[in-house]
Formats: sequence, structure tokens, C-alpha cells
Amino acid sequence: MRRKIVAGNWKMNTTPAEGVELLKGVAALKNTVPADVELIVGVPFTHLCSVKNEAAQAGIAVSAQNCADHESGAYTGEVSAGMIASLGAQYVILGHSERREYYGETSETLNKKMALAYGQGLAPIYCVGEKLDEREAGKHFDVVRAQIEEVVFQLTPEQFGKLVIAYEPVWAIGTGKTATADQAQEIHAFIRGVLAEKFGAEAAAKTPILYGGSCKPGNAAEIFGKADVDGGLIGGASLVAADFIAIAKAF
Ligand code: 3PY
Repeated sequence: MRRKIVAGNWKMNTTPAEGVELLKGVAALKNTVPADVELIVGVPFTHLCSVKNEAAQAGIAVSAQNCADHESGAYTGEVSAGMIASLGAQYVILGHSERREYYGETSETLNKKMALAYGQGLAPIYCVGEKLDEREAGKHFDVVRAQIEEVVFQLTPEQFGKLVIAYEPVWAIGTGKTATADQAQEIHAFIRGVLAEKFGAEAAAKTPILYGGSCKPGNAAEIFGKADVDGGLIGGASLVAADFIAIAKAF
């Protein structure tokens, strides 16, 4: 039995005070979500401290959305994995397509971030996914395989055991377009197969693979109903407590 996870990616939205209110809204409805569904909120760095107690009391895990690729030192504006962990976060989202696209993140940078995150006891939520032109050219399997081989294959089996993967087709992020449930299943099963090549079928079968990209209350049940989809990494809909909870109830 694999873990079921619904993680919100708040991106660069809300002030810390608004974030606490949002979290309170999620916490108030959490008892309507099946107990075997793990809820995570991926908050901006500035919110980590403010949401810490509320999240812990409600049994909601907290994630950062990025971390620095250095441990400490003269890196103005950066936030280290150690700082994030010291504020009670359990997860860090790494390799989101917005970071690959707008901040030039490469597999090389991501390998450093993964190592630093694990070193601080954070579990990465590692994002993979192809762009529209890559899908249209039929290259999506190759793109996703490379994103996995270049980063995930560098992990030890112990590290791999803590990893969460999020498949997010870039063409479905912030566009309102969603992969069909069958498209999601096809590539999730492919990802699991690639993971099995390196870590074995048993370990791959235990890895949560989340779907992300315009996942909403209206389409979550169909997507989560697929055999290899273990939940979602939710963008816009995670900013409305009732929608986030409705998605978490969609298994
Ligand atoms: C989206 O759903 O838009 C996301 O990018 C989730 O990470």
C-alpha cells in the first residue's frame, strides 16, 4: 500500500498572516479527509515560522518550495536547507518547472540541493515533466527519463526510500489544461518502471508519484483513481481551503 499525499504549492502567494488563515481553514476541514491521506502545505520561506505551530497541531506537514544549493555562506538572498529544517518543515519541493524555467535550475544544481536537503532530514518532492513542444514531438518519455536518471539515480537506496515524485506536465501548469487521467497514468507507470530499473520493483512500488498541473476538485477523482497516481501537487486550488480539502477527499 502506497502513501496517499495531497500537497499544496502556494507558490509566491499570500502574506504570512494570510497564509496562517489559509492553513487554519485547511485545518478546520481536515477531519473530513480520510485518515490515510497525508496533507502537506508548500509555503513561501517567509511563512515557515508562522505556520509551524498551527500545522503541527493539525497534523499537516510543511514544505518549502526550494532551497539553496550551498550549505551556508556568502549567498545573498538564499535560504539553506538547514534554515528550512530548523523551522520545522519536513519537505522541500525541488525541480519545479517554474524554477527550471525562470531560475535556470539544472540537474547539476538539483543534485546539490537534493544532497543538502537529505543532509538536513528534509524529504524532497522532486518535480519532473515535459514542455508542450516536447510532448507534441513525442519526446515526453525521454525528457522525464533524463530528469529522473540525472537526479534520482544519484540517490542512495535509503534516500530514495524517502523521496516523493511529482509529475507535472509544464503545458498543464497555470494554463487550466490538465493531462487526461489516462495520460497521467501512462506516464506515472512509465516513471515507476524507470525507478524500478535502478532501485528495484519493490522500492519503486512504494514511491508516491503525485500528479500536478491544474488539478482541481472537478478532475481530481478521475486522476487519483488511476493505479499509479498517488495524489497531487496542487497549485492554484491549494489557495482555497475548501478546494484543497475537496481534492484531498477525491481518492
Ligand atoms: C500547478 O498546479 O500549477 C503547479 O504548478 C503545482 O505545483
